[in-house]
Amino acid sequence: MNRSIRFALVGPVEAGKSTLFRALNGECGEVRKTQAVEYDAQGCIDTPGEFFSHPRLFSALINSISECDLLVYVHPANDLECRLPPGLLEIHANRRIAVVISKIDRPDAQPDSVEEVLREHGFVGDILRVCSLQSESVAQVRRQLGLNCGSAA
Ligand SMILES: Nc1nc2c(ncn2[C@@H]2O[C@H](COP(=O)(O)OP(=O)(O)OP(=O)(O)O)[C@@H](O)[C@H]2O)c(=O)[nH]1
Ligand SMILES: [Mg+2]
Repeated sequence: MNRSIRFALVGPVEAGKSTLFRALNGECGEVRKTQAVEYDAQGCIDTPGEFFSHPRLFSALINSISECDLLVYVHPANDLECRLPPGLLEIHANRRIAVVISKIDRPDAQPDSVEEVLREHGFVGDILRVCSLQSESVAQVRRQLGLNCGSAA
């Protein structure tokens, strides 16, 4: 466990990034749509899905995540399409990248098929799964990512 790991969450609109971000910090409750890059007290980063979806915003995304140690791509379990721009996550060399399939509790969740799509897209590292509404599931992802934010609260 390392308190100083600064992670950034990226992924499409509505993927569940902010819900996961808050849950990793031990917070729950309704989240609002992310309008701008947000930081927590440790300097971890939540990004708006639009940054990821619109090519004209890629440079803003790349700048925002330039300082993080761990880049986490969040993809919903009910979306079988991966629109991740090739090479975007690898833009900074030697940085850890992890993938989290979110919303696995949804009735239309297909995490196995989504994992297959993501592998076909070229993800070679860890692909984790989470329901951000369940604290046990969030705690497991926190451990798998090697984070301990929120646990000392
Ligand atoms: N069932 C279920 N719903 C979730 C989960 N995570 C997020 N949601 C819901 O999905 C919706 C979008 O969640 P957000 O966390 O705002 O998504 P986001 O990726 O931050 O979206 P942007 O800020 O627009 O980029 C909200 O209504 C959440 O309550 C989950 O694990 N399970
Ligand atoms: Mg958000």
